[in-house]
Formats: sequence, C-alpha cells, structure tokens
Amino acid sequence: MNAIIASFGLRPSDYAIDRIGTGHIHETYKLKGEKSFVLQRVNKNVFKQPEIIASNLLLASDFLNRNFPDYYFLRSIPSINKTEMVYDAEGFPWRLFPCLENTVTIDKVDTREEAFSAASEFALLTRCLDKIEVGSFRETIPQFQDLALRYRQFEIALTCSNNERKHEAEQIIVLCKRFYHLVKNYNTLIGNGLLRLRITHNDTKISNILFDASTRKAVCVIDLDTLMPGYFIYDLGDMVRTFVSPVSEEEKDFSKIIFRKEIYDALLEGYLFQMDSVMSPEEKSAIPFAGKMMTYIMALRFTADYLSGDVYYHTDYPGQNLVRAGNQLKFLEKLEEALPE
Ligand code: GN1
Ligand code: MG
Repeated sequence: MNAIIASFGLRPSDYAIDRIGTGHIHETYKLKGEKSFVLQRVNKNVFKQPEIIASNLLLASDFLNRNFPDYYFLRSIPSINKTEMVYDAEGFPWRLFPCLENTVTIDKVDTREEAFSAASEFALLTRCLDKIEVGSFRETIPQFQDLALRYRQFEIALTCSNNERKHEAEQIIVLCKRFYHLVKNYNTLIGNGLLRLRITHNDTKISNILFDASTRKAVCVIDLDTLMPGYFIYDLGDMVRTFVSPVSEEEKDFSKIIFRKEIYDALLEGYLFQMDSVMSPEEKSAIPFAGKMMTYIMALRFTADYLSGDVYYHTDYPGQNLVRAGNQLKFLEKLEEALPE
C-alpha cells in the first residue's frame, strides 16, 4: 500500500491507516494525517473495465462544471502521473479521494429531515444531468439493474448450487419465486418505453450520502462507480429500500422491519423537490413500483450469491447473504402491503 500512497505524491509515514466503510465490493481506507484522504482499492472482478468509470465521471464532471458550477461533484485526486487510478502488482486499481472534514455517513435513517435531505441530494444529481447526452456514457457493469436478467441469474444459481446450500435456502427460494410478478411488471414498464433513460447514480443507498456532522444535512453523494444510463426507478427504489426500513439490510431480527410511512413521504417529497419538473406523468405513475423493484432485485442478488458460494458480496459470517436476502424479502412484503398498485 505504501507504494500506492507514494504514487499519489503522499508520504506513507505521514498517515495512520484505518479500514473504513460498509461497502460490499471495494476495500476502503482512511489515511489520517494533518490533511486526511480516502484511499480505495477497486474490485476489478466486479468492475471489469474500471476505465469506463473514469470516462463516465469525466463526462459528468465536465458537464456539471460548465452548466452547474456550484454543484459539488466529488472527484478522485490524480496520481503524480496524472492518472485517475494506480494499478498494484496484482492488477487492482486504486484511487484517492479528498476526505471532507466534519462529515459522516449513516446506515439507517432516523429522521424525516435526513430522508428529505438525502433524497433531494440524490435527485439533484439526476436533475443536473437531465440534459446530458446519455448515449455518450457506457455501462460500468452491463445490465446492472435489469430485473429480468437478475431473475435469470437467480435461476441459474439455483440450478448450479450444491444441495446443502439449496436446502439451507429453501424458504428464501420459495419467497423469491413468489414475487415473480414484479419481473413481469418490470418487463411491461420497460418494454413499453414509458420511462426515459437518464444518467442515474444506481447505488443510492443511504450510506452513499455524506452528511454534515453538525447540521445533519446532506453535503454530497459518494460512490459514483455506477453513474451511468438508467431509469429513475433504480435511484428512487434503492432509497426506498434503504431509508424506509428502520434497520439496515444486515439486521437479523426481522420483526424490526417495518414500513415507516412518515419516512417514505419525506423521501418522496425530497426527491420530487428536485425532480418533479423534469418527470413525465408516466414516470410519476411508476413511483410506487420503484422500491419494490429494487428491494426484490437485492433479494434475488443476495440469494443467488449465497447459492453460488458467496463469491460476490463481502461476508463476515456464514449465511450472511441469506440473512440479507431474508431481510429484503420481509421488507418487500411490507412494501407490497403499504403501496398497493
Ligand atoms: C453493493 O459495495 P456497495 O455497498 O457500494 C452493490 C449494490 C448493492 C449494495 C447492497 C457494484 O454496493 O448494487 O445495492 O451492495 N454494488 C455493486 O448493499 O454490486
Ligand atoms: Mg457501490
């Protein structure tokens, strides 16, 4: 790691290094010094063409600089060779970010104000990019949020799984199949061309917002690896998934999982505060579907990963992906009760 730090022009001995973050994909470290930084090792098995991330971010940042100079877009710090990323001996790319003082991340929403502020911050990004040329962006992970594909991947994982895992996951598998109607709804919605392709963040979980530690207002969005073409339901849906339940996707006690209407309403208010004027009536009528779709996609992805032997998401204990899947399916049940279509 020292060689990596040095390639960004920093002296390794000036920093204390701590592993931070709750992400499932990359490894993130804080370099604590007089001025602190965040150093991240990108997971090249997930982002197989990391250079696409850099090219998308450059397009967005140029556009924002020209059209919304006041918008704070968190960019990585170039290396001494003026590259966005530096590769280690194993071929993993690393990048460096400024560390914003007096900011915090949270993994569950406590107040309506947090929900409003975070949702309007994510929505602001999509709104500022409303007029950008979507076709010039590439997908950093192909068909990342394609629910129909994720269902097929779940079925393939089921076919390839060993019997022990299949047995352990029996009830979860039944539940995953029970919500298949959402795949049909998704295919209809997308197939009819009713939603506009936009540039979306695609990972709008609550922990991807930096809040001001004192005012508890959103400062900026982070984790822009999946900034790419997508539909608004992906962003709104992942917010519903992660803001509205009082516990995170890691919670094992499913009796704590409920639909918090006051948080949902505040989230929607915050989102529409920025997005209302650029959304079509067809998009607005898809609002209740968003949270269900994204909660379901995560249930399918966690289940498929469990069945495949926990190869994708970082896990700390055996069965963790199954807990996450069960947690998401429970929340999905609550969403279907609360938001009938
Ligand atoms: C992953 O690594 P992280 O936590 O930013 C995943 C998201 C999921 C999320 C669930 C590239 O994001 O799609 O919503 O876990 N990112 C990727 O917590 O697969
Ligand atoms: Mg992410």
